[in-house]
Amino acid sequence: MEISYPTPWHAVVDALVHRGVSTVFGLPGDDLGALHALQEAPVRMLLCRDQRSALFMATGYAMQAGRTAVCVVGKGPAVANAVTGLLEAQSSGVPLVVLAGGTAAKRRDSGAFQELDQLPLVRPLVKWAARVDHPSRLVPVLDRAFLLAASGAPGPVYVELPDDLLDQEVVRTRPWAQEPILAGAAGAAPAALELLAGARRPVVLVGGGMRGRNEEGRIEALAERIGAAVFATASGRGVVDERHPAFGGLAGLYSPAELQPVWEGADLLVTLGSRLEETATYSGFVGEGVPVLQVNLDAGGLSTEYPGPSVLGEGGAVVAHWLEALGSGAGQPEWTATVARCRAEARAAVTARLAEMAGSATLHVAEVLAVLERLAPADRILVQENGLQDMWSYFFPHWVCGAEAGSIVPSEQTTLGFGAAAAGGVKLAAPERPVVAFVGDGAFAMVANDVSTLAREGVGVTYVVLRNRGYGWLQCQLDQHGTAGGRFRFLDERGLDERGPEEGQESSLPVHPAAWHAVVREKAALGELLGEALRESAKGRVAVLEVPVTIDDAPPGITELDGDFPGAAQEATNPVSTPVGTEQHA
Ligand SMILES: Cc1ncc(C[n+]2csc(CCOP(=O)(O)OP(=O)(O)O)c2C)c(N)n1
Repeated sequence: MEISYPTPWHAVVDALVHRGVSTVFGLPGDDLGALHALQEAPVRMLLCRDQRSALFMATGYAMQAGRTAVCVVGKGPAVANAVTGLLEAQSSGVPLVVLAGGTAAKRRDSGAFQELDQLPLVRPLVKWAARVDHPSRLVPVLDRAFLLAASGAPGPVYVELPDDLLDQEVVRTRPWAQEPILAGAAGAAPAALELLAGARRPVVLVGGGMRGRNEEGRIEALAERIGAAVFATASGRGVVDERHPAFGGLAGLYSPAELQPVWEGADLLVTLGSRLEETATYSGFVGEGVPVLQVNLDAGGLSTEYPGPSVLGEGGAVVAHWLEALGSGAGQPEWTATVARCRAEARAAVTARLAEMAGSATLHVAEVLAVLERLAPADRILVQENGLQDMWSYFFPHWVCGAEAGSIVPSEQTTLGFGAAAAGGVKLAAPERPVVAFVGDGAFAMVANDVSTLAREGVGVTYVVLRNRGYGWLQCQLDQHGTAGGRFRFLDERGLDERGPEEGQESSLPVHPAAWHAVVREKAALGELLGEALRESAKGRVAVLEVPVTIDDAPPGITELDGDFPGAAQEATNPVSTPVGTEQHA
């Protein structure tokens, strides 16, 4: 066979169509060959205004769709801008192929326009980086890019198409590569089974590596069989049904205080698809010496900070093997009762907190979440951000992610602006489902240019924007360290004492005119406006609901934290052993 393409971009587009890629994100450079090749193709190109947002959107898309996303960027500063997105995609373990421009071979090191040595810049952030210097290399490089992005532990891959390649014909002499066939999954592993069978107070921790791998609720079935409590890391949210009686919330930093006895009492921790990074292990975590049985697809994802055996394998298959090998059993009724009691206490604490809030005229973030939970259909997907005030949504059961619902969060890098942009990719991957981005006004403003892209393109995301007029997290750090009232401020002066623009005044948020936009000026209006926002988004319109919040409205204990979670580093292996951790979640 011999198929010839007039340009490399035509070959790329054919590869995309062959692989069923229906959406591409990006901002091409001065060379618009990619757009010409896409002109007639059945592929939607979301033209972004910032490469960072393009990569964030692509990452959100890949997370939601469970398949490789594709991004197109230019060269030089475009690649530099894309670096933040690569960092986030790498940290989230998301399959992403980034196609970038590059300086022509014959002009390298000549001080050419936008020349940058791009390969070494991106290499630490990708699974593979390649430059195509000859048209005959394009087909195998594209095949390899898609193979590596999605295989094993998924991650980003970078392919550079230098300028002097772009007017050359490409000939393909063989079919595009097929998906590799996976050999049989890992066995049940006797050492692991022994631990599972012997544990009296087990805990299962579900990480982001289990996304799309909990077929038929097999993790919940394992929890029932061995009588375990189930927790999730932030990125593992949405994998298990949080309404299940064994679910105890998030681990580590976001662990509900009422669940602390479960962490303290555990005699085995089973981790599925988690790298056990700091946010997941800080404070709410097992005691020193408790064995941690880790399951991960990739050895690089195994933590070597804890004792206990590990299993290398696909988590879903490993759990299925365990269930089969364990057979039936009685669980651990006493431990299950402890978990149920702690869970009920966490629920009661939230109910009491909401009742207290209901008595004040001020609208609280927790109340916004409660109304959102009531109004948004069950298959909603909540996209979270990085900030002080949106953090309420990490605290189960202030927000509960049921089996039909979804959750997308930033990685351990907590890159500001990720959630606000990624929500667009999530919506494109799940157009029929309500996608709600829960974001601070700082994050929103950072990606406002590409929220406008979504508004223009009719990508109906609902934005709930918590407006404190600035960077609340950093302001609370300043206040915490006694520098309040000094030279520096992270909030607009009016942010502390005003509740937002008066009726008729301009909003402080940059919102595209094609978007629906309203400000919640009084508590009583919240339900109606949120309902309207959700309805507008369902029609394909970006909806921005601006919710004025006061800076002191943060989850308990959070404002006292330092950015680097003090103590975690000094405590060597066991973050839960310090009383300060428990206090911070009181
Ligand atoms: C790229 C990046 N830069 C800086 C930070 C540090 N940072 C964490 S939260 C935050 C402020 C967030 O402000 P906003 O989105 O308005 O939420 P708020 O904290 O006010 O609730 C900043 C700057 C970050 N996480 N990522």
